[in-house]
Amino acid sequence: MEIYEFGKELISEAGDFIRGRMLEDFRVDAKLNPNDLVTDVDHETEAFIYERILEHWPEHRIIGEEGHGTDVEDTRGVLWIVDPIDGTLNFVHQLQNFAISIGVYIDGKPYAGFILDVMNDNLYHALAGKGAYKNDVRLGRMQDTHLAKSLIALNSNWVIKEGIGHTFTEVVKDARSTRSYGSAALDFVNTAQGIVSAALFFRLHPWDYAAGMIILAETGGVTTNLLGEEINILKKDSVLAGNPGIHEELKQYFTSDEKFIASHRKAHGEK
Ligand code: 2AM
Ligand code: CA
Ligand code: CA
Repeated sequence: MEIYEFGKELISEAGDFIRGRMLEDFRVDAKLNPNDLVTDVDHETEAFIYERILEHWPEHRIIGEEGHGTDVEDTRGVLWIVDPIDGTLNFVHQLQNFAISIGVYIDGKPYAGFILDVMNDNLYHALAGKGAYKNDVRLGRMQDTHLAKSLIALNSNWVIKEGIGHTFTEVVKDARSTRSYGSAALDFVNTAQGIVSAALFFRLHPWDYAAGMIILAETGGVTTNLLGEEINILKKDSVLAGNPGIHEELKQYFTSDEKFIASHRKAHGEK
């Protein structure tokens, strides 16, 4: 419980830090490709979170997108998995629609998830087994839906990608419609609230889903990779998150498609 209360305070303070920092200029750099951006604020926020955790809990371990914890190879003890800004393109272009995401795992088991929609100042949080909340309001259990009557969150980049796009195209054709929000963490909380019924990604990293998976599970949602396999919290993978009914329905598109499976194995390896 102490870690849970600490986590809520920490992410709120990190949100204050970002909102304050946005009043000054910040630098934007490209990472591996020109559309993959990182800013000073990503680095500074990760450092802020990292230092606060270690000040309080020197024995805890931390993995962060912007470089902390590259030496972490197992899930022993208390592990914090941090994305200081999820939706950096939204942060740079829109100055809104981005989140801080923090997941806590103890000996590899989900413990607590925190996602702060920074500019709306909405804190989504869950303690495993104790329900998920938006601020002080408990989120209800999700209802099963069918794809034909559902909105799903999906980035169009995956629909046009060679080797996998044909499968996503079938999903798009059969869905009521798609939405693309640009932050995986916000896609998870939108799914948890039924704003969309599912969210699909061909490639995410642990910091993108560590918190979201825990929050979604607490509303009755299911998260696996697109082939229906369990996600390893230390590895990048595809992600299929949704209510149990649509999750089962969507899984069939990917598991019945040999070409998709081969591309998936090439990108993510054998389980
Ligand atoms: P980021 O903003 O922390 O980079 C956007 O569709 C979502 O995908 C965001 O959660 C974003 O996280 C993540 N993302 C951005 N670039 C990515 C990439 N090259 N591979 C996987 N995920 C990515
Ligand atoms: Ca991210
Ligand atoms: Ca990020």
